Amino acid sequence: MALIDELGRLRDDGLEAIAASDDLTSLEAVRIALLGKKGSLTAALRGLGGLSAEERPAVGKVSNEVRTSLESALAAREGTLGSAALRARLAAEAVDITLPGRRRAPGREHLIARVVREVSDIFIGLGYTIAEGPEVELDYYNFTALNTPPDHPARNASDTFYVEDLSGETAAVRGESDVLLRTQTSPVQVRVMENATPPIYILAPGRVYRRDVADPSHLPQFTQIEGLVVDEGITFGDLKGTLEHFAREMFGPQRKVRLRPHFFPFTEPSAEVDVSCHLCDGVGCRMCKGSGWLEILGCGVVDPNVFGFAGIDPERYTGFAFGMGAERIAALKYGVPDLRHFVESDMRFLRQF
Ligand code: 2U9
Repeated sequence: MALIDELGRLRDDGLEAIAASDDLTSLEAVRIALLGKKGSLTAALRGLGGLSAEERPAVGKVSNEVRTSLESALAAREGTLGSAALRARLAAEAVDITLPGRRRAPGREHLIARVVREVSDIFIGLGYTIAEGPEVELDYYNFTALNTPPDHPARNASDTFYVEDLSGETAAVRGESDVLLRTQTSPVQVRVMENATPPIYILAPGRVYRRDVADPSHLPQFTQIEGLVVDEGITFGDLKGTLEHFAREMFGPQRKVRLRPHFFPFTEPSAEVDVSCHLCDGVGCRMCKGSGWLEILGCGVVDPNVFGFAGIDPERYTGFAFGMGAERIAALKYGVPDLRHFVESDMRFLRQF
């Protein structure tokens, strides 16, 4: 009964190998070595064919017992190693939920965004709506429809960024391109007037571009906030009252406002507007350069020619407009001495507001 002995040895060696496996990979290798197609039990059972009919049942029975005992040992060991592996993984991946969280510095609103929001809120409170338009504009909307004469210096390529025409050649001089980076947000309002009938009460905040070298009071790209009102019976008095309300909401209820005559192509009459200095209460300080006044914006009564370009009846309607630089307003309100701080993204500066 050599085959029965061999089966017994095979079972003993097999059980030992199963017990010695210390992870699921080596256990699988043992399973294949024992029970696989080319495994030792499979090979031994080939010997069954050479046995006599009397011997076969007994040897067959033993071989079945060997297979069953190996299979159940494999299953038991697999269970043990599997739960050990799971325990090890859980231990390795354990999270200590009692640890304090890591603080992440929260982002904050940029001071210019805040000023745009503050100014917008004041005019929204007066019933205005916010209007937007393209930053890449046509010469017509940026200059012509705003009553800017063909020879006005602002149209020079030294003051305005003209954009490549479709042929791909950069237009270096005025007149070679009809496309430019808007120098003011006024074109937004021309577009609104073309498509709306009065009453119009809008505020147009947005980025504008001018060929300026950055210095403490100039940036080649800055943020303008313009307003436009078109309605029946609008007067210069409405403009003045509106701007006084704005100045006091923005700089404090004690502020005085004064208007100085000025010239703009798109308004007539026009004025520049000063607010009494909120730092020295009009006495004179470093901020207001001793004058007691801070210049905050420009304004005027909309020139009837502008209404003509935009399809508004100048016999029926009048209106006023104003414009300010958000960076300048922010610098005055928060005491920032150099506009370049607003575009340098230095956290030591930005964090202060
Ligand atoms: C339309 C008609 C008139 C907008 C106006 C100003 C006066 C003004 C400057 C302030 C500082 C530009 O940012 S700045 O350099 N702007 O003084 N802007 S009136 O007038 C308009 C706008 C739209 C249809």
